[in-house]
Amino acid sequence: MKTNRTFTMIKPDAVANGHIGAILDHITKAGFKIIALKYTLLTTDKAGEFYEVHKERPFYPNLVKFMSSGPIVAAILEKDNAVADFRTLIGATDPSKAEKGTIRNLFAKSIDANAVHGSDSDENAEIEGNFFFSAFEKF
Ligand code: RTP
Ligand code: MG
Repeated sequence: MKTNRTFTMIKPDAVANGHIGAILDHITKAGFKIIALKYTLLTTDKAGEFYEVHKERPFYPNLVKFMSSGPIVAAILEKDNAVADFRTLIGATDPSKAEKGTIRNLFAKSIDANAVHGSDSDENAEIEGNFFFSAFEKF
C-alpha cells in the first residue's frame, strides 16, 4: 500500500522547551500539509501500546516513561513521498548524528529526548494516524 501521508508527534521534550510553533513551521515550510492535529497527553498504557513493536528492546521502559511524561502534539501530514521525505527532514534517531538543519539537529538534545517521531513505513503511518484520529478529525 502506497500512501502520501505520514504521522508525527512532537515529543514531550520539544513541547516543554517551547518548540511546537517552530517545529510546525519547519514542517509546513518543507511542503507538508497538516491533515489532522491534536495536543494531548499519552498515558503510560497508551504510550506502551503505541511503541509495542519495541517491547522487547532494552530502551522500551524508558521510551514509554518519557513519552507519557508530558503533553505531545500528534499530526497526520500529507506530501508526495511523505514517509521517506519526513524521515529525511527529522534526521537520525540520535541527534548527535542528525544532519545539520534537520529537526532533531535543531531541536533535540539526546537519543531519548529526540524532539519528534516519524513513521517508518506507509503501513505504520496509517496505523499510527488511526491510533490518534477518527475519520471526522482528518481534513
Ligand atoms: P521514532 O520512532 O520515535 O520516530 O524514532 P526512530 O524511528 O528514529 O527510532 P526507533 O528505532 O523507532 O526508536 C524509537 C525511539 O526509541 C528511542 N531509542 N533509544 N538507546 C537506544 O539505542 C535507542 N534506540 C531508540 C529513541 O528515542 C527513538 O526515537
Ligand atoms: Mg521508529
